[in-house]
Amino acid sequence: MTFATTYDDTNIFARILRGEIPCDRVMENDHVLAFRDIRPQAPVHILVIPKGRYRDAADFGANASAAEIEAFWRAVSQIAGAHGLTDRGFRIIANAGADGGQEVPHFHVHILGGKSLGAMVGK
Ligand code: DGP
Repeated sequence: MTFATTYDDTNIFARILRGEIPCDRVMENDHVLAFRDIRPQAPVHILVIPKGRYRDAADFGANASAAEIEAFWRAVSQIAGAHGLTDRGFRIIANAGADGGQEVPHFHVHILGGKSLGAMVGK
């Protein structure tokens, strides 16, 4: 799979942001939407996305405003706490591009927890 260098407005998370596709929302503010992953890999599996049009972590880090970046990471922290993950621990994953296995080309992190998650990277 190859990845465009421009943002694809037809990607599934863009459609969720436009309200064209439903999601199981867990939090939302001016800059951020978080919802449950449709194919959960752990008892808690939440996707956190910026509302801005960023393809991946590199694009977000390079081009998002300070307010967007702050809102994003504060939301991640808030969600982990609200779902009881901070005591036992959790994992944040941001897949990027082809080698990273990114399926949806709108920047997002996965918050995974609620069980021991094992090795970080499969063989
Ligand atoms: P990634 O490989 O990091 O791009 O993961 C994309 C995730 O998005 C994957 O775990 C499945 C999830 N996903 C794909 N389509 C939908 C959808 O329509 N709704 C929700 N809630 N999650 C989706």
